[in-house]
Amino acid sequence: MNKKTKFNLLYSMIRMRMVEERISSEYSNQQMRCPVHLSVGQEAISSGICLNLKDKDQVFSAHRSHFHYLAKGGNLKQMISELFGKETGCAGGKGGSMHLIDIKAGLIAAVPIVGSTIPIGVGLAWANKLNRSNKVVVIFFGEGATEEGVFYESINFAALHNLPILFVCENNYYSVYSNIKNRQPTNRKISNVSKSMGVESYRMNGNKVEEIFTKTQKMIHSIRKNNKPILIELSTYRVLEHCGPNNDDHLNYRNKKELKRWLNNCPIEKYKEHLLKQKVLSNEELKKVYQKIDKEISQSFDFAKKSKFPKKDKLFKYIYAD
Ligand SMILES: Cc1ncc(C[n+]2csc(CCOP(=O)(O)OP(=O)(O)O)c2C)c(N)n1
Ligand SMILES: [Mg+2]
Repeated sequence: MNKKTKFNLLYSMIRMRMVEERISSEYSNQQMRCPVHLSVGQEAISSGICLNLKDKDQVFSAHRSHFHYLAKGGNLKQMISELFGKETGCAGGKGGSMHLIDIKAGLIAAVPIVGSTIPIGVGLAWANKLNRSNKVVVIFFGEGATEEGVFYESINFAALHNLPILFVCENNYYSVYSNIKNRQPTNRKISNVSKSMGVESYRMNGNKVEEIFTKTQKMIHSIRKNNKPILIELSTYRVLEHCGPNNDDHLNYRNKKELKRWLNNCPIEKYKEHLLKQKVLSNEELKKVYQKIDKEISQSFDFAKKSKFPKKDKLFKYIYAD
């Protein structure tokens, strides 16, 4: 892997982390009034995968959508404006954090009804196949979404019609406060279920960005070439509370040892150390990266704050059918 790719992977993860840290620190000012599901700790997955995509490829997300939007090239100013409910937001200020969209960038939809974007993504991939557009559709979802019936229908349909889809299950072991052990049989793996239904499936470490990049590069190439779906299940961990800008570990729903182990397994810190050691970048250059991103984020927040709320006559447009 060349130095530029390594640098880009690190840059992408640091940018994501810094964007969400700013959202977290500004949230109590009460100017962002939508719920936010932060993905801190899960940076490696969308960074590693989306760097392999072409502009024309299409991505679907769910309630925890910020990183998918950013990784696919979604506009940061429009994302922050959306969180502020402003007319300059990517959904006109009417959707908030859970309804990010940037069609031009290929972020087709984020929908917070758990599992709901899976069949939409499958439908789009079917249309793409019929139109011979040679686009790959990537559908991101949490392990909780695999407990919805629609997941199985979608996997079946994608297998039956050989659809060009990369299903990405970000297994962070929790659905709100419930550990996966209380929701799914321990000896059954999600990737084995999809495999038994006819979709090539793999399990992977979700905190190792280079490994994710290299492995999914081959997969995406194979999906595009052979018109066949692949599912990957990546183990990772959500660092902050399920919904909101804070930490909720005082509630004790997560085992302390487990928490410590995952916090020590930060995808960014490990990779940063590795690239500094390999001399891909110097401490000086790293400092400049932080400064550059900080400036970009400040400009995006200023833009959002200065933007106007949607006008009254636009408020109900697209909300109800005529
Ligand atoms: C159909 C449906 N059921 C329940 C909810 C409430 N809910 C929102 S997020 C969430 C957790 C989903 O867990 P997972 O898919 O693992 O994603 P994660 O939050 O871990 O990223 C739940 C139950 C919902 N939005 N939609
Ligand atoms: Mg989860």
